[in-house]
Amino acid sequence: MTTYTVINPATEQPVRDVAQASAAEADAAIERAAKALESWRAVAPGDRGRLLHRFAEQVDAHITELAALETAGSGHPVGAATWEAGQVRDVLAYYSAAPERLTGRQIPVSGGLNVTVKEPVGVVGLIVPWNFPMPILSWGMAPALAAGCTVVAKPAEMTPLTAMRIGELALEAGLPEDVFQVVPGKGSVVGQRLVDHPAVRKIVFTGSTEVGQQIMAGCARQVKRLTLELGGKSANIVFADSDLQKAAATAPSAVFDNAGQDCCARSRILVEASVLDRFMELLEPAIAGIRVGDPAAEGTEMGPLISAAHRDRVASYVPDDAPVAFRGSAPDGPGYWYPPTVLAPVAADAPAYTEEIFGPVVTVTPFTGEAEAIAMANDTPYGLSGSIWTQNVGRAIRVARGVETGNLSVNSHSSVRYWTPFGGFKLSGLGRELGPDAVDAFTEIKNIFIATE
Ligand code: TAP
Repeated sequence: MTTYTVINPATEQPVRDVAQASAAEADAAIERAAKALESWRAVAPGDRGRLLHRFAEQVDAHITELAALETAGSGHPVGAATWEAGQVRDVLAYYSAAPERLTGRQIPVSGGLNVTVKEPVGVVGLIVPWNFPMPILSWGMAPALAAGCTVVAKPAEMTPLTAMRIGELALEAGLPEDVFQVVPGKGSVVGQRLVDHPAVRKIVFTGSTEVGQQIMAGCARQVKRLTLELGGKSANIVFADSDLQKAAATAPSAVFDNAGQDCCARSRILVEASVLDRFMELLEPAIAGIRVGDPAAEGTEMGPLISAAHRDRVASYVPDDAPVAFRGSAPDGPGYWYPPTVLAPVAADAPAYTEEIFGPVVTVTPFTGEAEAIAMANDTPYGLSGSIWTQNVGRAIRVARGVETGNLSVNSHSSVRYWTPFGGFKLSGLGRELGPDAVDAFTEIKNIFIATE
C-alpha cells in the first residue's frame, strides 16, 4: 500500500498519511457505485431530496471541523475555509430541491402520446483539483446525486482530507453505502481509471487545461459525457469613469483570493490610460494592506501557496529583472509563502501577462478606448472570468457582451454564485456547472412513444 503525507503548507509539518488507492481499488469502487446505482435511482424523488438535505445539515454541523482540516491541509485562511465548507452545505441544500423538479415533457404526436423522461446518466467520476477542494467537490457531487447518479470522487493528491471527511458525513447523514465514495489517489491511477472504466458514464473534471485535454481524449474513446472546468487568465477592466477607489480596493480580492490559486483570478488588470497613475496610487495601499500570515489566525486574508514546487513555479514569473511596481508582505520562516506582487509595465508577450500563474502575481496594463479593452481582454486562449468597472451602463453591457468569457461581474469583484451557471469559453472549459440547470447535465433524455390506437 502506498501512502501520501499531507503537508501543512503554512508550517511544512506533516498533517496525516493518506492511503493511496490502486487501480484495482479504484475499479472496485466504480463497480460498487454501478451496483448502488440501481437502488439509488429508484429512491423516490422526495426521499432522495430529504437525504440530500440531511447531508447538508450534517455538513452544517461540522463546518468548524471541516474548515480546520482545510486550513491545516491546504493552507486556506480559516475565514475562507469556513465559507467554503458553508458552500458545500448550501450547494447540497440547493440541489436537494431538484429531484422533485426533474420533470420531462409531453409532446403532441398523432396516434399516441410522446413523453420524455430524464434518466440518471449513471456512475459519475469527479476529479477535483487542490485549489478549492470543498466547493468544487460539491459542485459536481450535489447535482449528480440529485439526478440519481452515484458518484466516485477523486480528490487531488495534495488535498484529500476534507473530501474524505465529507464522504463520511454522507454516510452519517444516511446516504446508502457506495452512493457517494471518495477514493484518494494519484490522477494517473485513480483519475485514469475513472476515465477508462466503461461503467463510469460521465466525468466532471476541474483542473489544468493540459490534463483536461488528455481527459477529453480519453472520454472520446467511449463517447463518455464530460464537463471540463479548466484554467483562466482573466481581465479586470477599469474604465476612467469608474469608481476608481472601489475598483482599486477590491482588485486584490479579485486576483489574490486563495493566494491567487483561483481559476477566476483576474490576473490582468487593464486600466484606461488616462487614470493609470491614479489607479496605481490607490492600488498600492490596497496591496500593502493584505493581511498575509498564519491561516489559522482569525482575520488572515492570504495564506501560503500549496507547495514548495508551486511556489518555485510562481516565482519563475518574477525573475530578478521583472518590473515589480510594488509588493505586499509575506512571513519569513517555514511555509510556502509568496508576497502579493504587482508587475507594471509588462510586455504583451511576457509569460506573466500571457500565462496562468496561479499565484499572487498580477499585471497592470493601460488601454485606450473600449475596443482596445475588449481586444486585450480577449487576447488569451482562456475565457473563464472577468470584471468591468464603469459608471456607463451601456458600455458595461457592450463590453460584457464583447468579452469572450463565461462569468463576468460589473462594478464588483464577486464571481461565483452557486445558483447561477458557471463555466468557461475557449480553453477554459466545456459545459456549465451550478445554477438551476446543472442537474440536467447528469441526466439523459429518454423519449417514449405510447400508441393509443
Ligand atoms: P491538474 O494537475 O490538472 O489536476 C487536477 C486533478 O486531475 C487532480 O485531482 C489530479 O490528480 C488529476 N489528474 C492529473 N492527471 C490525471 C490523469 N492523467 N487522469 C485523470 N486525472 C488526472 O490541476 P491542478 O494543478 O490540481 O489545479 C490547478 C488548475 O485547475 C489550474 O489550471 C486552474 O485554473 C484549474 N482550475 C479550474 C477551475 C474551474 S472551475 N475552471 C477551478 C479550479 C481550478 P493529482 O492531484 O493526483 O495530480
